[in-house]
Amino acid sequence: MATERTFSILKPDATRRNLTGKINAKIEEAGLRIVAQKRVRMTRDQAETFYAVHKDRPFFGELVEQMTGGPVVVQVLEGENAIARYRQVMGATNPEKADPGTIRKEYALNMGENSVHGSDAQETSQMEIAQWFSGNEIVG
Ligand code: 3AN
Repeated sequence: MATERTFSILKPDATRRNLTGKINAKIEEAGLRIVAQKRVRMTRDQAETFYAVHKDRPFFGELVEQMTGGPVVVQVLEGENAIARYRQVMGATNPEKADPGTIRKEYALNMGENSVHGSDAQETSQMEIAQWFSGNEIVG
């Protein structure tokens, strides 16, 4: 098993409900280390770039509205198999299908407002981390 990094977002539905600490506790309990973190307000351009892969999907407009509708916390998480590990901790995209104990089962409101984002592969995690953090902001 390799130590890797993954990119995470605590979405506006989570910051609005003051869940930053509760979600970070779940991340840390899962053995992932938060090696970079900042609270930002995404611009429309930034959200459209970030979710460009979904631009032809019917939910794209709503997704961009939601992601720009309040502050987010962007993070870099580090640990053994961090990408897959974090996706396990997040739970399924649809909170109704998420396993008990996962972040989305406990906190997500619906498919769109599902509290967290986590990279799905090494290539995307590198691109996503590079969009939001410079090298010296990540302290492992
Ligand atoms: P995940 O975040 O679980 O990797 P993706 O990559 O399929 O899911 O979708 C990215 C984001 O788009 C989701 N986190 C969610 O906010 C939104 N999304 C995905 N599918 C839907 C849908 N059917 N309706 C509304 N929003 C969706």
